[in-house]
Amino acid sequence: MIIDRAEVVVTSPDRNFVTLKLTTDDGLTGLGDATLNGRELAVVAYLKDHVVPLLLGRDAHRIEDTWQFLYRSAYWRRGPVTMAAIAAVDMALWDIKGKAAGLPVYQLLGGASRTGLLAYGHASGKTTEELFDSIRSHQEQGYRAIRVQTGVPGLKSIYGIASNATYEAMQGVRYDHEPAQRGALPNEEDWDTRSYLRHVPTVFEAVRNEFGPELPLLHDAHHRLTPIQAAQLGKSLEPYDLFWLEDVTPAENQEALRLVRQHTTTPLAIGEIFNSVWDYQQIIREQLIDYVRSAVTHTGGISHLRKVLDYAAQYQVKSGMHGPTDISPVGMAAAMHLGLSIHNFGIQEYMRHGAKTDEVFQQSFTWSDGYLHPGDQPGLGVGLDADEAGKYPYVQAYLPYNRLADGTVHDW
Ligand code: EZ4
Ligand code: CO
Repeated sequence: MIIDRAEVVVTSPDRNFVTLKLTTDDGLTGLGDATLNGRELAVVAYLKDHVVPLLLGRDAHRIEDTWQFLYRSAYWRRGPVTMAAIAAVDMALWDIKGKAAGLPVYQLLGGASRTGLLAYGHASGKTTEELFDSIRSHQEQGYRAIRVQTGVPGLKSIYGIASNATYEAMQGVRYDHEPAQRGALPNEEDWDTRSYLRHVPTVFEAVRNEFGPELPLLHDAHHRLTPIQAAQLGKSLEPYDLFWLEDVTPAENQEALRLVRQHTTTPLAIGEIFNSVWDYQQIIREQLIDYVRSAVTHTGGISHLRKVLDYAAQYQVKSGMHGPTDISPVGMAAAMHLGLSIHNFGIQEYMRHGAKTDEVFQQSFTWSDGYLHPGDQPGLGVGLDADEAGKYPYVQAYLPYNRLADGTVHDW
Protein backbone atom coordinates (compact mmCIF):
# COMPACT_ATOMS: atom_id res chain seq x y z
CA MET A 1 0.00 0.00 0.00
CA ILE A 2 2.40 2.64 -1.30
CA ILE A 3 1.16 6.14 -2.10
CA ASP A 4 1.90 6.62 -5.77
CA ARG A 5 -0.40 9.51 -6.74
CA ALA A 6 -1.42 12.67 -4.90
CA GLU A 7 -3.69 15.21 -6.57
CA VAL A 8 -5.03 18.50 -5.24
CA VAL A 9 -8.54 19.19 -6.57
CA VAL A 10 -9.96 22.72 -6.38
CA THR A 11 -13.64 23.09 -7.17
CA SER A 12 -16.26 25.77 -6.57
CA PRO A 13 -19.76 24.29 -6.96
CA ASP A 14 -21.57 26.55 -4.46
CA ARG A 15 -18.34 27.77 -2.83
CA ASN A 16 -14.62 26.89 -2.99
CA PHE A 17 -13.38 23.52 -1.76
CA VAL A 18 -9.85 22.06 -1.70
CA THR A 19 -9.59 18.27 -1.68
CA LEU A 20 -6.52 16.05 -1.55
CA LYS A 21 -6.86 12.71 -3.34
CA LEU A 22 -4.30 10.00 -2.64
CA THR A 23 -4.04 6.80 -4.69
CA THR A 24 -2.02 3.74 -3.67
CA ASP A 25 -0.16 1.31 -5.94
CA ASP A 26 -2.88 -1.26 -5.27
CA GLY A 27 -5.55 1.14 -6.52
CA LEU A 28 -7.12 2.37 -3.27
CA THR A 29 -8.06 6.04 -3.08
CA GLY A 30 -8.49 8.35 -0.11
CA LEU A 31 -9.92 11.88 0.16
CA GLY A 32 -8.98 14.67 2.57
CA ASP A 33 -10.54 18.14 3.03
CA ALA A 34 -8.08 21.08 3.04
CA THR A 35 -10.54 23.97 2.64
CA LEU A 36 -9.51 27.18 4.45
CA ASN A 37 -12.25 29.73 3.80
CA GLY A 38 -10.96 32.82 1.96
CA ARG A 39 -7.35 31.56 1.90
CA GLU A 40 -7.87 28.36 -0.12
CA LEU A 41 -5.01 28.78 -2.58
CA ALA A 42 -2.39 29.12 0.18
CA VAL A 43 -3.19 25.55 1.26
CA VAL A 44 -3.18 24.39 -2.38
CA ALA A 45 0.38 25.75 -2.80
CA TYR A 46 1.53 24.27 0.53
CA LEU A 47 0.19 20.86 -0.50
CA LYS A 48 1.40 20.89 -4.10
CA ASP A 49 4.82 22.42 -3.55
CA HIS A 50 5.80 20.99 -0.16
CA VAL A 51 3.66 18.01 0.85
CA VAL A 52 2.84 15.98 -2.28
CA PRO A 53 6.54 15.40 -3.15
CA LEU A 54 7.09 14.02 0.38
CA LEU A 55 4.14 11.62 0.20
CA LEU A 56 5.00 9.72 -2.96
CA GLY A 57 6.54 6.34 -2.15
CA ARG A 58 5.42 6.32 1.52
CA ASP A 59 3.52 3.44 3.15
CA ALA A 60 -0.15 4.57 3.29
CA HIS A 61 -0.69 2.48 6.44
CA ARG A 62 1.64 4.66 8.53
CA ILE A 63 -0.81 7.41 9.52
CA GLU A 64 0.79 8.51 12.81
CA ASP A 65 4.33 8.39 11.43
CA THR A 66 3.30 10.46 8.38
CA TRP A 67 1.56 12.99 10.66
CA GLN A 68 4.64 13.38 12.89
CA PHE A 69 6.94 13.56 9.85
CA LEU A 70 4.91 16.36 8.19
CA TYR A 71 4.53 18.27 11.48
CA ARG A 72 8.09 18.01 12.79
CA SER A 73 10.15 17.95 9.60
CA ALA A 74 8.67 21.28 8.45
CA TYR A 75 10.38 22.87 11.49
CA TRP A 76 7.83 25.78 11.21
CA ARG A 77 5.01 24.18 13.17
CA ARG A 78 1.29 24.79 13.46
CA GLY A 79 -0.73 27.60 11.84
CA PRO A 80 -3.96 27.26 9.84
CA VAL A 81 -2.34 26.61 6.44
CA THR A 82 0.06 23.91 7.65
CA MET A 83 -2.51 22.21 9.87
CA ALA A 84 -5.20 22.16 7.14
CA ALA A 85 -2.69 20.55 4.76
CA ILE A 86 -1.69 17.92 7.36
CA ALA A 87 -5.39 17.38 8.15
CA ALA A 88 -6.12 16.54 4.52
CA VAL A 89 -3.31 13.96 4.40
CA ASP A 90 -4.46 12.43 7.69
CA MET A 91 -8.11 12.16 6.56
CA ALA A 92 -7.13 10.63 3.22
CA LEU A 93 -4.96 8.02 4.97
CA TRP A 94 -7.80 7.07 7.37
CA ASP A 95 -10.10 6.80 4.32
CA ILE A 96 -7.61 4.44 2.63
CA LYS A 97 -7.11 2.36 5.77
CA GLY A 98 -10.87 1.95 6.12
CA LYS A 99 -11.18 0.81 2.52
CA ALA A 100 -8.25 -1.61 2.97
CA ALA A 101 -9.95 -3.06 6.07
CA GLY A 102 -13.44 -3.01 4.56
CA LEU A 103 -14.67 -0.96 7.54
CA PRO A 104 -16.07 2.54 8.10
CA VAL A 105 -13.49 4.77 9.81
CA TYR A 106 -15.50 4.98 13.07
CA GLN A 107 -14.98 1.23 13.50
CA LEU A 108 -11.20 1.72 13.28
CA LEU A 109 -11.45 4.45 15.94
CA GLY A 110 -13.00 2.07 18.47
CA GLY A 111 -16.54 1.64 17.15
CA ALA A 112 -19.73 3.58 17.81
CA SER A 113 -20.26 5.11 21.27
CA ARG A 114 -23.81 6.18 20.34
CA THR A 115 -26.46 5.58 17.70
CA GLY A 116 -26.40 9.07 16.15
CA LEU A 117 -24.96 12.57 16.43
CA LEU A 118 -27.19 15.36 17.74
CA ALA A 119 -26.77 18.27 15.31
CA TYR A 120 -27.65 21.95 15.40
CA GLY A 121 -28.57 24.26 12.54
CA HIS A 122 -28.36 28.03 11.95
CA ALA A 123 -31.59 29.97 12.34
CA SER A 124 -31.38 33.70 11.74
CA GLY A 125 -33.40 36.76 10.85
CA LYS A 126 -32.99 40.49 10.62
CA THR A 127 -36.20 40.83 12.65
CA THR A 128 -37.82 38.66 15.32
CA GLU A 129 -40.50 37.62 12.83
CA GLU A 130 -37.93 36.44 10.28
CA LEU A 131 -36.05 34.66 13.06
CA PHE A 132 -39.16 32.79 14.24
CA ASP A 133 -39.88 31.66 10.64
CA SER A 134 -36.31 30.44 10.37
CA ILE A 135 -36.52 28.52 13.67
CA ARG A 136 -39.78 26.90 12.54
CA SER A 137 -38.31 25.96 9.18
CA HIS A 138 -35.33 24.34 10.95
CA GLN A 139 -37.67 22.38 13.21
CA GLU A 140 -39.54 21.20 10.08
CA GLN A 141 -36.19 20.00 8.67
CA GLY A 142 -35.79 17.89 11.81
CA TYR A 143 -33.35 20.02 13.83
CA ARG A 144 -33.58 19.44 17.57
CA ALA A 145 -31.04 22.15 18.51
CA ILE A 146 -30.82 25.60 16.96
CA ARG A 147 -28.32 28.45 16.82
CA VAL A 148 -29.99 31.87 17.01
CA GLN A 149 -28.48 35.01 15.39
CA THR A 150 -30.37 38.23 14.68
CA GLY A 151 -29.95 41.73 13.34
CA VAL A 152 -29.10 44.49 15.83
CA PRO A 153 -30.94 47.84 15.66
CA GLY A 154 -28.75 50.49 14.03
CA LEU A 155 -26.38 48.04 12.32
CA LYS A 156 -26.64 47.53 8.55
CA SER A 157 -25.09 44.11 8.19
CA ILE A 158 -24.10 41.66 10.86
CA TYR A 159 -22.50 38.24 11.20
CA GLY A 160 -24.79 35.25 11.03
CA ILE A 161 -27.86 36.67 9.31
CA ALA A 162 -29.49 35.26 6.22
CA SER A 163 -32.34 37.72 5.70
CA ASN A 164 -35.49 36.99 3.72
CA ALA A 165 -33.93 39.05 0.92
CA THR A 166 -30.99 36.62 0.79
CA TYR A 167 -33.42 33.72 0.85
CA GLU A 168 -35.41 35.14 -2.06
CA ALA A 169 -32.26 35.94 -4.04
CA MET A 170 -31.24 32.33 -3.60
CA GLN A 171 -34.72 31.28 -4.81
CA GLY A 172 -35.40 29.40 -1.64
CA VAL A 173 -32.40 27.14 -2.09
CA ARG A 174 -31.09 27.48 1.45
CA TYR A 175 -31.93 29.59 4.47
CA ASP A 176 -28.62 29.16 6.31
CA HIS A 177 -26.02 31.88 6.62
CA GLU A 178 -23.02 31.76 4.29
CA PRO A 179 -20.50 34.45 5.25
CA ALA A 180 -17.97 34.21 2.38
CA GLN A 181 -18.81 36.48 -0.55
CA ARG A 182 -17.54 35.95 -4.08
CA GLY A 183 -15.75 39.03 -5.41
CA ALA A 184 -12.37 40.71 -5.70
CA LEU A 185 -12.50 42.40 -2.27
CA PRO A 186 -14.04 41.56 1.12
CA ASN A 187 -17.32 43.19 2.16
CA GLU A 188 -17.18 45.74 4.97
CA GLU A 189 -19.65 45.29 7.84
CA ASP A 190 -20.38 47.52 10.82
CA TRP A 191 -20.35 46.84 14.56
CA ASP A 192 -21.47 48.38 17.86
CA THR A 193 -20.93 46.27 20.99
CA ARG A 194 -23.25 48.27 23.28
CA SER A 195 -26.26 47.92 20.93
CA TYR A 196 -25.51 44.21 20.59
CA LEU A 197 -25.30 43.65 24.36
CA ARG A 198 -28.61 45.48 24.88
CA HIS A 199 -30.43 43.65 22.09
CA VAL A 200 -29.42 39.97 22.35
CA PRO A 201 -31.09 39.18 25.71
CA THR A 202 -34.41 40.59 24.42
CA VAL A 203 -34.20 38.23 21.45
CA PHE A 204 -33.62 35.17 23.62
CA GLU A 205 -36.46 36.18 25.89
CA ALA A 206 -38.79 36.37 22.86
CA VAL A 207 -37.55 33.01 21.52
CA ARG A 208 -38.07 31.27 24.88
CA ASN A 209 -41.57 32.77 25.18
CA GLU A 210 -42.47 31.51 21.69
CA PHE A 211 -40.73 28.11 21.62
CA GLY A 212 -40.68 27.07 25.27
CA PRO A 213 -37.96 25.90 27.65
CA GLU A 214 -37.01 22.54 26.03
CA LEU A 215 -35.39 23.53 22.71
CA PRO A 216 -31.56 23.70 23.02
CA LEU A 217 -30.47 27.18 21.84
CA LEU A 218 -26.96 28.32 20.89
CA HIS A 219 -25.43 31.70 20.06
CA ASP A 220 -22.15 32.88 18.47
CA ALA A 221 -20.57 36.21 19.54
CA HIS A 222 -17.85 35.72 16.88
CA HIS A 223 -14.81 36.99 18.84
CA ARG A 224 -16.14 40.56 19.26
CA LEU A 225 -16.18 41.20 23.00
CA THR A 226 -13.69 42.12 25.69
CA PRO A 227 -13.60 39.75 28.69
CA ILE A 228 -15.80 41.99 30.85
CA GLN A 229 -18.33 42.50 28.03
CA ALA A 230 -18.37 38.72 27.50
CA ALA A 231 -19.02 38.22 31.21
CA GLN A 232 -21.90 40.70 31.00
CA LEU A 233 -23.43 38.87 28.02
CA GLY A 234 -23.09 35.43 29.64
CA LYS A 235 -24.78 36.74 32.78
CA SER A 236 -27.62 38.43 30.92
CA LEU A 237 -28.35 35.22 28.98
CA GLU A 238 -28.44 32.95 32.04
CA PRO A 239 -32.28 33.09 32.37
CA TYR A 240 -32.61 31.64 28.84
CA ASP A 241 -30.56 28.50 29.53
CA LEU A 242 -28.27 28.42 26.47
CA PHE A 243 -26.69 25.16 25.31
CA TRP A 244 -23.61 27.29 24.66
CA LEU A 245 -22.31 30.76 24.01
CA GLU A 246 -19.56 30.64 21.37
CA ASP A 247 -16.37 32.64 20.74
CA VAL A 248 -17.12 35.42 23.21
CA THR A 249 -13.61 36.89 23.07
CA PRO A 250 -10.86 36.83 20.42
CA ALA A 251 -9.41 33.36 20.56
CA GLU A 252 -5.72 34.18 20.92
CA ASN A 253 -5.82 35.12 24.59
CA GLN A 254 -6.69 31.99 26.54
CA GLU A 255 -6.54 33.83 29.90
CA ALA A 256 -9.48 36.08 28.93
CA LEU A 257 -11.84 33.20 29.59
CA ARG A 258 -10.82 33.06 33.26
CA LEU A 259 -12.50 36.39 33.86
CA VAL A 260 -15.59 35.39 31.86
CA ARG A 261 -15.87 32.14 33.81
CA GLN A 262 -15.73 33.92 37.17
CA HIS A 263 -18.92 35.78 36.30
CA THR A 264 -21.23 33.45 34.43
CA THR A 265 -22.54 29.88 34.38
CA THR A 266 -23.58 30.09 30.70
CA PRO A 267 -21.64 27.23 29.02
CA LEU A 268 -18.81 28.38 26.76
CA ALA A 269 -17.59 27.00 23.41
CA ILE A 270 -14.47 28.11 21.57
CA GLY A 271 -11.91 27.02 19.00
CA GLU A 272 -13.17 27.07 15.39
CA ILE A 273 -10.04 29.03 14.42
CA PHE A 274 -7.66 27.07 16.68
CA ASN A 275 -5.39 24.56 14.98
CA SER A 276 -3.62 22.48 17.61
CA VAL A 277 -3.85 21.10 21.14
CA TRP A 278 -1.52 23.91 22.26
CA ASP A 279 -4.29 26.47 21.63
CA TYR A 280 -6.43 24.60 24.15
CA GLN A 281 -3.86 23.62 26.76
CA GLN A 282 -4.72 26.19 29.41
CA ILE A 283 -8.45 26.56 28.82
CA ILE A 284 -9.05 22.82 29.06
CA ARG A 285 -6.77 22.27 32.06
CA GLU A 286 -8.36 25.18 33.95
CA GLN A 287 -11.86 24.09 32.83
CA LEU A 288 -12.57 27.48 31.29
CA ILE A 289 -14.65 26.04 28.45
CA ASP A 290 -17.32 23.37 28.00
CA TYR A 291 -17.06 22.60 24.27
CA VAL A 292 -14.18 22.28 21.77
CA ARG A 293 -15.19 23.92 18.47
CA SER A 294 -12.32 22.65 16.30
CA ALA A 295 -13.04 21.05 12.94
CA VAL A 296 -11.11 17.97 11.83
CA THR A 297 -10.20 19.99 8.70
CA HIS A 298 -8.50 22.83 10.59
CA THR A 299 -6.89 20.93 13.45
CA GLY A 300 -4.50 18.45 11.85
CA GLY A 301 -7.05 15.79 10.96
CA ILE A 302 -8.70 12.92 12.80
CA SER A 303 -5.46 11.87 14.54
CA HIS A 304 -4.75 15.25 16.13
CA LEU A 305 -8.32 16.29 16.99
CA ARG A 306 -8.84 12.92 18.67
CA LYS A 307 -5.87 13.72 20.94
CA VAL A 308 -7.36 17.14 21.75
CA LEU A 309 -10.70 15.52 22.61
CA ASP A 310 -9.11 12.75 24.70
CA TYR A 311 -7.33 15.46 26.69
CA ALA A 312 -10.62 17.39 26.99
CA ALA A 313 -12.42 14.26 28.23
CA GLN A 314 -10.32 14.28 31.41
CA TYR A 315 -11.92 17.62 32.28
CA GLN A 316 -15.50 16.79 31.19
CA VAL A 317 -15.12 19.07 28.19
CA LYS A 318 -17.04 17.81 25.13
CA SER A 319 -16.85 18.10 21.36
CA GLY A 320 -18.81 20.68 19.39
CA MET A 321 -17.10 20.38 16.02
CA HIS A 322 -17.32 23.25 13.55
CA GLY A 323 -19.56 22.30 10.62
CA PRO A 324 -20.32 25.34 8.46
CA THR A 325 -20.64 25.00 4.66
CA ASP A 326 -16.92 25.78 4.30
CA ILE A 327 -16.12 22.35 5.73
CA SER A 328 -16.45 20.10 2.65
CA PRO A 329 -18.51 16.90 2.65
CA VAL A 330 -15.21 15.05 3.17
CA GLY A 331 -14.41 17.10 6.29
CA MET A 332 -17.98 16.65 7.55
CA ALA A 333 -17.73 12.87 7.12
CA ALA A 334 -14.44 12.83 9.04
CA ALA A 335 -16.13 14.79 11.85
CA MET A 336 -19.02 12.33 11.98
CA HIS A 337 -16.74 9.25 12.19
CA LEU A 338 -14.74 10.87 14.99
CA GLY A 339 -17.86 12.12 16.79
CA LEU A 340 -19.54 8.72 16.68
CA SER A 341 -16.52 6.99 18.21
CA ILE A 342 -15.44 9.27 21.07
CA HIS A 343 -17.14 9.11 24.47
CA ASN A 344 -17.17 12.88 25.04
CA PHE A 345 -19.21 13.88 21.99
CA GLY A 346 -21.34 16.99 22.67
CA ILE A 347 -23.06 18.23 19.50
CA GLN A 348 -22.25 18.57 15.79
CA GLU A 349 -22.85 21.78 13.82
CA TYR A 350 -24.61 20.93 10.56
CA MET A 351 -25.51 23.34 7.74
CA ARG A 352 -26.62 21.76 4.52
CA HIS A 353 -24.41 22.06 1.45
CA GLY A 354 -25.89 23.33 -1.81
CA ALA A 355 -27.27 21.03 -4.51
CA LYS A 356 -24.22 21.43 -6.79
CA THR A 357 -21.87 20.50 -3.95
CA ASP A 358 -23.89 17.35 -3.35
CA GLU A 359 -23.41 16.41 -7.02
CA VAL A 360 -19.64 16.89 -6.90
CA PHE A 361 -19.31 14.88 -3.66
CA GLN A 362 -21.23 11.59 -3.34
CA GLN A 363 -22.06 11.14 0.32
CA SER A 364 -23.33 8.25 2.42
CA PHE A 365 -24.19 9.95 5.73
CA THR A 366 -27.78 9.96 6.96
CA TRP A 367 -29.81 12.77 8.58
CA SER A 368 -32.87 11.64 10.43
CA ASP A 369 -34.92 13.07 13.27
CA GLY A 370 -32.20 15.58 14.22
CA TYR A 371 -29.37 13.06 14.23
CA LEU A 372 -26.48 12.49 11.81
CA HIS A 373 -24.75 9.16 11.14
CA PRO A 374 -21.71 8.71 8.87
CA GLY A 375 -23.02 5.48 7.28
CA ASP A 376 -21.28 2.14 6.93
CA GLN A 377 -19.35 2.41 3.68
CA PRO A 378 -15.68 1.41 4.04
CA GLY A 379 -13.49 4.47 4.74
CA LEU A 380 -15.06 7.92 5.12
CA GLY A 381 -17.87 7.10 2.69
CA VAL A 382 -17.44 10.12 0.38
CA GLY A 383 -16.64 10.06 -3.35
CA LEU A 384 -15.50 12.89 -5.62
CA ASP A 385 -16.82 13.07 -9.20
CA ALA A 386 -13.88 14.55 -11.15
CA ASP A 387 -16.03 15.54 -14.16
CA GLU A 388 -18.53 17.40 -11.98
CA ALA A 389 -15.69 19.03 -9.98
CA GLY A 390 -14.06 20.17 -13.25
CA LYS A 391 -17.16 22.17 -14.18
CA TYR A 392 -16.56 24.66 -11.36
CA PRO A 393 -13.20 26.45 -11.36
CA TYR A 394 -12.00 28.42 -8.32
CA VAL A 395 -13.75 31.76 -7.73
CA GLN A 396 -12.11 34.48 -5.62
CA ALA A 397 -14.10 34.87 -2.39
CA TYR A 398 -13.44 36.52 0.96
CA LEU A 399 -14.93 36.55 4.42
CA PRO A 400 -16.15 40.06 5.38
CA TYR A 401 -14.51 42.33 7.94
CA ASN A 402 -15.76 44.89 10.46
CA ARG A 403 -15.33 48.59 11.19
CA LEU A 404 -16.65 50.54 14.18
CA ALA A 405 -18.52 53.85 13.70
CA ASP A 406 -15.23 55.81 13.87
CA GLY A 407 -13.62 53.65 11.19
CA THR A 408 -11.53 51.40 13.44
CA VAL A 409 -11.15 47.83 12.17
CA HIS A 410 -12.78 45.47 14.70
CA ASP A 411 -12.80 41.69 15.12
CA TRP A 412 -15.17 40.07 12.61
O1 EZ4 B 1 -17.56 32.30 10.56
O2 EZ4 B 1 -17.22 29.15 8.94
O3 EZ4 B 1 -19.87 29.02 14.05
N1 EZ4 B 1 -19.67 29.22 12.90
C1 EZ4 B 1 -18.98 30.25 12.39
C2 EZ4 B 1 -18.80 30.26 10.90
C3 EZ4 B 1 -17.49 30.90 10.49
C4 EZ4 B 1 -17.15 30.54 9.08
C5 EZ4 B 1 -15.74 31.00 8.72
O4 EZ4 B 1 -15.30 30.39 7.55
O5 EZ4 B 1 -18.55 31.10 13.13
O6 EZ4 B 1 -19.89 30.92 10.29
CO1 CO C 1 -18.53 30.33 15.13
